[in-house]
This record gives sequence, structure tokens and C-alpha cells, in this order.
Amino acid sequence: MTRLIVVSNRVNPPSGEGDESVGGLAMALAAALREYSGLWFGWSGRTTPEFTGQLNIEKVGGVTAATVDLEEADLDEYYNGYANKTLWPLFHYRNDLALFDRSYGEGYRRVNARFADTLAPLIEPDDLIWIHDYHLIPLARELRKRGIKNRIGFFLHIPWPAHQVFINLPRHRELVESMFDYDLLGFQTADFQHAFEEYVVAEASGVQPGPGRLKAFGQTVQTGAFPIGIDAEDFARLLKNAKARRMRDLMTACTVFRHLIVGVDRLDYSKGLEERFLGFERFLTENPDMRREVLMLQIAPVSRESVEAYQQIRERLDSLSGRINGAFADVDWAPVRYVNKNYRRDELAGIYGAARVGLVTPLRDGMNLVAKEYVASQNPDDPGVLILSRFAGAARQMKDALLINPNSAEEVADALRRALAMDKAERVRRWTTLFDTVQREDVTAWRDAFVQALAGVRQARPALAS
Ligand code: ADQ
Repeated sequence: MTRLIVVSNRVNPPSGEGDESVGGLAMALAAALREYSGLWFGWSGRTTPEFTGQLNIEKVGGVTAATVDLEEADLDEYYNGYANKTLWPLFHYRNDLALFDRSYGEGYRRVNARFADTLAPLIEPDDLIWIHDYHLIPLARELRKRGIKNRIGFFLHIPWPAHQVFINLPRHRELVESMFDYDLLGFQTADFQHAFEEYVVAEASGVQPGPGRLKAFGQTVQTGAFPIGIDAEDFARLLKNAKARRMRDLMTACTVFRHLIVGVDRLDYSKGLEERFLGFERFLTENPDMRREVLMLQIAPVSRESVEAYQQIRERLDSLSGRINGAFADVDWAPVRYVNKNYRRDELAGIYGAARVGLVTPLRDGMNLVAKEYVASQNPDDPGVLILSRFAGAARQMKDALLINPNSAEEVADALRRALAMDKAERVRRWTTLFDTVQREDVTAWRDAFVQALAGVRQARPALAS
């Protein structure tokens, strides 16, 4: 029987049906793994003085999780280094923040080789292997070197940058060459897929023998766009639970006579938080009559705190939220509520449900699930308005949102005014189309499309000589 092996940097299966602490993606992958009786492999989140390759195997909520500990140096060079200080900023068009350090590249290759050493013995001949994200791009190459001939697919959760941006990466050709050891390469949107293909044609004399087929480096891969979705049905269920209802009531109570504008993002410079605050500040300046009618809630849990660029964005946001409140607050009202906490999924659903505007303004984003979660949480009879950056992958599917350029404070301010003034008929019309897409192109459709495409590619490729 065909098993599915999912590989990602972190492994976090939910502990059971009612576990609302993990994200929707983890839920969907766990459901797929239960269906295919597969295995989820990755880093344990723990460090050890010396790498041993010792596997920790646990059954969590019906899913087998196989994890391995890494050394402190692996964490510095592979995770904080190459993944989060080199690839993440570069792929999000922040070449100014990208750090290129030989030790990072070495750590990245070393950890991918270590993962391959540990994973290879677990693989059976019929297994489908699905590798996730920028941390693990060269993993297929490492597995092929160890004689693995199975079908291997890769899905990139973040953008694939334009050719001229990507070539800022030292040894970019080597990284792309390693991607030709996959059978299937999945991107969030056709734009990212085409940017990848364009690079291969321009830099590696690639040819395209047919739609979604790309030949270079003596190999042929299949490429495709697989826009990730959310579990919309699950959101509808969550909205009915007691925690979600209590949170919704709480938020409604603190915004009596006011409209709630909500943003929910990991605290990351790619999410456009600073620009969002500046856009909101401009809205307050330009619309004195509407000032006391709004409250902006920004939820932004800190992430990647050991990376300096993340410490800096945190300081800037602390100062900016203070400045806006200092300038506009009154004895009974402050315009910005800025919190750095994590919430359960049902609590988030309740918060989204109480918000008249969902403000999702990343400067670059592979997809952006928050935009979809906001839509899924609205009351169909009186829905709120989604304001969405045109630079989020989600903008490709969500054309009935108010699409804006997040770098323009003017556009953010104008969209806020328009959203707050929008009549119910227009809100319902826009929301109905958005919700239809979110529901149809959900996480199960994404997962099944990818797994079926991978299962459909030709069987067995020759292993590489190591
Ligand atoms: P992220 O960059 O993390 O994901 P996003 O798609 O918005 O971005 O997903 C964030 C998730 O975290 C959402 O499900 C959201 O609900 C949750 N979250 C955010 N703040 C939270 C809080 N305070 N408490 C609890 N949960 C919170 C990467 C890519 C994206 C891509 C996804 C999936 O960068 O572009 O959409 O992977 O492929």
C-alpha cells in the first residue's frame, strides 16, 4: 500500500480532534497522514550536544511523528542562518536584510544531509514523499544520493522571487539544480511557478517540453501551482463553540458604537505591519469625523526572536503604536490595541467574526491564510470587508477583496474609509464570492491535488551516485 511521508522542518500533529492550539495546515497534513497511514518526519525542536541521528518515534493523535534532535550549530547555521537570514528575506524581496555567510550554506547542506541519513532507512519502495518549504530544498538530492528512487514532491510555501532578485543568492544555480531531483515542484501561484521557470530557461538553458514540464540539468520535472487553502468547514464549526462565541461577545462589547479593524500576523517584516500602522495613522489624520468610530486591533505574536531584523521590527512597532495612541487617544478611547500573544484557533475565529474590517497588508506573502480565515469567520447576513495586499499570493484568488498596494499609506487609508462606508448589499455581494472560493479551494482540495499530481508522475528515477 502507498504510504505518504511528509517532511517539514517542524512536526506538530494535533493531539486529537478538539485540539485548537495547532494551525489549520498541521490539521490538514495530519488528516492526510491518517488516511494514507503515513509518517511525519522533521526536527524535534530540541538540541543535543552531538548529532546522533537517534529517532524519536511517537504516535500523536493517530499520526506517526518521527523526529530527530539537531546540534546548536545546526540551529544557528541552518535554521536561524541560511533559512531565516538568507532565503526568507531574499525570497520576500528584502535583499537588504539577506545575510550571506559561508557557514550558513554549509550548515544548510549538513542538516539536509543529516535529515536524509536519518530518513532514508525509513522509506519503503512505494512511499510517496512530500517535502515542505525552503528549509529543505536540497533534501531530494541528498535522498537520491542515498539510493532513494521514490516519487518525491516539493511544495514551496513562500514566494519564488523574480529572476533578477533570485540571482542575488550566491550559488543560486546549485540550489536550483538540486530541485531537479524532485519529480514535482509545487508553488502557491502561477506567478511564482512562472518566475521559477523563467530562471531555469534563462540561466540553465531549460526547455519546456509541454505545459508544466521543465527540462534542465539532464532531468525533467513537473511544475504546478497549488494554492493552499484553509479548512473552511472547520472554521464554521469553530465559530459555534463556546470559546469562539465568548471571544466574539467580548470583542463586540469592547467596541460598542465602534467598528473593529483587525490584523493577525506573525511579527515579521514581510507582513507590512509598519506600513499598516502608518496607513491607519493617515486614515485617522485625514478623517477626524471617523476617528472615534474605529479601533484597530493588531495581534502579532513574536517570532524568530534570535534574528536581529525581528528584534528591530518589534522595537519599531512598539514605538509606532505608542506614537499613534499618544497623538489620538482620549480618556475613553485609544485607536490602536497591539498585542503580542498567541491565541487558539477558536478564539481567533471569534475575533475575526467581530471585526468589520480584516486588514491584511503583507509586502510579500506566499499565500496568506489569515485573509481566508477572516472571510470564513464572517456572518453571511452582515459580513465585514477584507482589505488585501496585491502582493499576497491570496490576491490571485480573492479579487473581490479591496486590493491595495501596502506600501502606499494613501491607498490603505482610502481603502479603510471605503470599507467602513460600504453598504450591506455590496459587503454581502463581495463576501459571497470570496467565501465561495475559500470554501471550494480549501486545504483538502490543495492537499489532494498535490498528492494526486505526485502519485501521477512516472515511477522511479535512477538514484544518484554519491
Ligand atoms: P505564515 O507566514 O506564518 O505562513 P500565514 O499564511 O498568514 O503566514 O499563516 C499564519 C497562521 O498563523 C494563520 O493560520 C494564523 O491564524 C496563525 N496565527 C497568526 N497569528 C496568530 C496568533 N496570535 N495566535 C494564533 N495563531 C496565529 C507561511 C507563508 C504564507 C503561507 C503559509 C501556508 O509565509 O505565505 O500562506 O505558510 O502555506
